[in-house]
Amino acid sequence: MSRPSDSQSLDPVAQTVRRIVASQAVWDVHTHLYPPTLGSPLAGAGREADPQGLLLWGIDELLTYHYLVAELFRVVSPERLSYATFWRMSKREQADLIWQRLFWDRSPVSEACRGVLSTLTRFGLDPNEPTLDRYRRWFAAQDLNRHIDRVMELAGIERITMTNNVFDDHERRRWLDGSARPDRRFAGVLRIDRLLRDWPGAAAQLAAWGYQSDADLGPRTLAELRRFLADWIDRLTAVYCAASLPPEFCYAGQDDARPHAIVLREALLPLLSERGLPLAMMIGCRAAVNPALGDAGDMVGKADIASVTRLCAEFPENRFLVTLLSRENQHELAVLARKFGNLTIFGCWWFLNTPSLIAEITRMRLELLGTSFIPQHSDARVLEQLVYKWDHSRQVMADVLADQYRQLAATGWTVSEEAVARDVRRLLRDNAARMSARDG
Ligand code: RAT
Ligand code: ZN
Repeated sequence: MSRPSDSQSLDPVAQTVRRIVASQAVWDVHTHLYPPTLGSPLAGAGREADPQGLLLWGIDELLTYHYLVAELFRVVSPERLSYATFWRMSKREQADLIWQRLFWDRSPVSEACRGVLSTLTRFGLDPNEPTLDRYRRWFAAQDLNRHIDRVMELAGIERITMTNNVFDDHERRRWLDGSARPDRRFAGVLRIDRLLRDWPGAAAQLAAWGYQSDADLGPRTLAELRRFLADWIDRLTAVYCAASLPPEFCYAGQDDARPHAIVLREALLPLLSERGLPLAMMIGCRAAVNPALGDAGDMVGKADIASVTRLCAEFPENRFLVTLLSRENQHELAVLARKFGNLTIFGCWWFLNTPSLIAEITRMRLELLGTSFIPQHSDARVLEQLVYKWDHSRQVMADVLADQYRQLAATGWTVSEEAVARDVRRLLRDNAARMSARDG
């Protein structure tokens, strides 16, 4: 079957918007991608494989993405293939199984499946290969450094923002042993979930790393906590600090004496304000409702918007980047951003990163906030996902924006190409660059 080419059927406004959205360089404010100096489990041309390396790329990683693992267990019963057996399989075997069960035994209509195919096609590969051999050969022949440049060019990305989890021993060691070297393509982010989710555990870890901290959060511990944060912000050249928080996350205000509230109020927020760096809060992930699924086992839950309100009101000197996982939270979050200039909404996170929801959420945000938000981030965990995540999002955003401009034109306002280009640059690049203070 074929369909008329999009450009033939689009009106001139839609064509202009599509062209501008497609060519605007993006700052991607949240990914799980890393420079090659932090190692990669896939060798590529002229490089050694590093089984513990952080940068994931290639067809086997694309197919074993946790979004696809969740979908595999929709069609394979754990009675026939136990979770434990699946996790014991090699990455190649897992990828072969997913290719067979999700791409051949049925049509790959889900967003995560279609994404793999969009990506292969953009590299000039035929997405109809019955086995993965040809793809494996193609990826193995790539020079990783040049491949990163190519992926960024195809996806139209100027800057990739990492997630640097200091509580991950493996990653921490890489930063301490000097393997990480500055790479202008990647910006650092200090990820500190544990400090806010499990203070006693974090305190013990800080103590083991030479910071005099204990569970009581007295003045000495707070000073040491600030020293720890400052050390890591500097080491990573972090552009913001970030935490993923559960739906139950609550900040009750000045009198809240729970450890996470004290950590926020007495250490993290004052330090970030001093440094001019934002705090990114990603709220609504209920971890491991099905632990056997690993990373694929997390669930969504509705967040408490009142806590975000209190933080924005009580800390006017701080800047907050916020994304919420639940669809039900999106309207109140957009309304809240109308009340507080220090709140910047970003992205359609994880289960919201699907075309129908991106369209709905982006339209609503444009209607309530104009161009003063960051419409999307990729959350890519595998390098090449940048290609499809941004291609798919750009298509949806262009259609939504075109509708807005058509309605503007109907008022008699002149929709010029310059105006569209300025708005799109703001949405896809400048708002993010401004939040990344070190570069903005
Ligand atoms: O989207 C994802 O891959 C999630 O597993 C998480 O990475 C989430 O985005 C996070 O950063 O915690
Ligand atoms: Zn993420």
